Amino acid sequence: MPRAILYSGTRNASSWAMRAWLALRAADCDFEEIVVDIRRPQRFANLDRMGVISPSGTVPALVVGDRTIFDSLAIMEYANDMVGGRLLPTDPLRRAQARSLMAWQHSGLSRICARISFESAFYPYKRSLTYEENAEASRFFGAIEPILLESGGPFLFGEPGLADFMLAPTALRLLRHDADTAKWPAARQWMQQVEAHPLVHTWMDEADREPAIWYDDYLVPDAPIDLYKSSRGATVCDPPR
Ligand SMILES: N[C@@H](CCC(=O)N[C@@H](CS)C(=O)NCC(=O)O)C(=O)O
Repeated sequence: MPRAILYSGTRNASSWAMRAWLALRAADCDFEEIVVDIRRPQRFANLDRMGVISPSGTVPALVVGDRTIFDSLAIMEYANDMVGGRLLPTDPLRRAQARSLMAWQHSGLSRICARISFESAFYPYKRSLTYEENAEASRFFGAIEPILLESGGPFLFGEPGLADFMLAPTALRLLRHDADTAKWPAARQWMQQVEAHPLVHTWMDEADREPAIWYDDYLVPDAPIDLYKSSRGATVCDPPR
């Protein structure tokens, strides 16, 4: 069979691609990667071209032989299947718990991700989280704290697995925005573990070297706008749709 091809996205813009990439790498899958530039304005033409490969016209997409797996969650499950399921807990109830967390993330995670873009995790200046954002983050921390206490960590179900990789971009958004974790020490430790994971570190290191992708609605009070715009050849864009 020809080598699989992962169509991923710009490192500091594609949290979905990051998840698929992490799972494939954790499963030691052999694949070639093609990074699709999803920054505006070229985003639209490039995603149109993705439509030839993938019915959803999105990244990530994994082409294996003559088939395309065109959703991050499906790619993650495929990676897990390739290693006999070892990236999910063996106990059926815990496995279902891991999948619940993954499904929660996949369906928006109570709008945390819509409010705090992945791109903003790479800004040299961060705004404070709002009351609502901290409340949503607390709901998330409150859900994972008992899971971590039960497993004993350092990852959600002990060893690093799909649930950790699925939630990694959220952990990084929250950690880098200094979300309030006073009541959730295990959750804070978990976010730090996720950040320090070698695969996450590799992705983030590359992402940190990309020019920042600023959204006009992300304003840090008192920070000079010129500083945003001059930082690292920044790309200034409309808010995400
Ligand atoms: N449910 C999809 C979502 C993928 C997604 O939205 N990817 C973004 C880039 S990170 C994209 O390609 N968006 C283009 C669009 O939605 O038209 C997945 O999990 O793979």
